[in-house]
Amino acid sequence: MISAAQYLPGRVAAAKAGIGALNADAVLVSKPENVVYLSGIKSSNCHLILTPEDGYIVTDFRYIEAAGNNKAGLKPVMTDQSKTLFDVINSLGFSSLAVEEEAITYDFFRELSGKFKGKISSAAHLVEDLRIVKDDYEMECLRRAEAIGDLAFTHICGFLKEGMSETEVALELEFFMRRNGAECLSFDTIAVSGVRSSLPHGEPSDKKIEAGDFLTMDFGCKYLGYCSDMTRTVAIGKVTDEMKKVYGIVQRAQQTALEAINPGKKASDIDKTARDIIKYEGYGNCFGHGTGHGVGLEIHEAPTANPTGETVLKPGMSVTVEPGIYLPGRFGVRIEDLALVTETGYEVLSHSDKDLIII
Ligand SMILES: [Mn+2]
Repeated sequence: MISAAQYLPGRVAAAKAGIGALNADAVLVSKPENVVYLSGIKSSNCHLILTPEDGYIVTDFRYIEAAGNNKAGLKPVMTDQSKTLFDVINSLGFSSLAVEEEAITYDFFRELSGKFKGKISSAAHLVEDLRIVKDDYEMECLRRAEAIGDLAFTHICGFLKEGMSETEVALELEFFMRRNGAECLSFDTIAVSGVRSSLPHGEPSDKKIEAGDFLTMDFGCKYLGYCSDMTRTVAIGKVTDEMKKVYGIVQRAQQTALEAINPGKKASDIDKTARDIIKYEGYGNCFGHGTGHGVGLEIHEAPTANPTGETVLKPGMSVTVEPGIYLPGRFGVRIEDLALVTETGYEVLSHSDKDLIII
């Protein structure tokens, strides 16, 4: 069993080192994925309070034993009806506190503003900026998560038959991933066929899979908290020349964009590589989403590989490459791999076949 334990103190130290630039005495970490990243504790009610010198893990009775065993060097503090998180914050005597504005609710902000008399500011993306570059442990988790996806794709290709519904396909993928080591899904499975395959994020329906359909499956699971994400489009029974042509364009755009991944490139360069090929072939209007995104503890995280993605790729970043062509009322094709940026280029984590499979 691999473990994040040895990485936690270094992550906490890096977060503490970033507090100075926020012009705050302390930072309140509230996003569950950021809490897991820094403390190793998965909880529905846990906040970290970090100062340049100290770190606290604040939670309730349900998680306090686990919090007490944290390997990040954080001091556990239990909240209850007589001692709330706001009381704990006030007891530490800060004159300013940075909060994760995208992670807290307006209700939480209002209560904090009423009870904390110091200055409240934004923590920006303090922890997300650390998470964007994966360490060896995280890269291994992503590889293992993606390997479960590959196994599931091989399985579903042997399982699929005409007459099955999209829902049955999705359920089989989900059950198989759980059976093979996944702790849960990383997002709701997409399985869309025939005319429904032009819906980039369509939900599986009762529609039966028929000969002549494309079937697009976009699915993923979590392994030790890390997400997998892959998409394959397969054909059922037979394909028209146009289907074959469109599939070929998407495959070439996907492969070329994947090969464009290199440290020093901007995320938007990866998008442009795929988009230019699809545009040149005359399908530019049929590819309306970004080419990819980072994957880690969250299914969608930085960097964003779309036309405005400014992030410069660095070794250890993850990015999906998932161009598609969607012809409303007719059919759609998307192919997606997850890759890591390496010192010299990229490492693809999904290994499933991308040549057109006709089942
Ligand atoms: Mn994706």
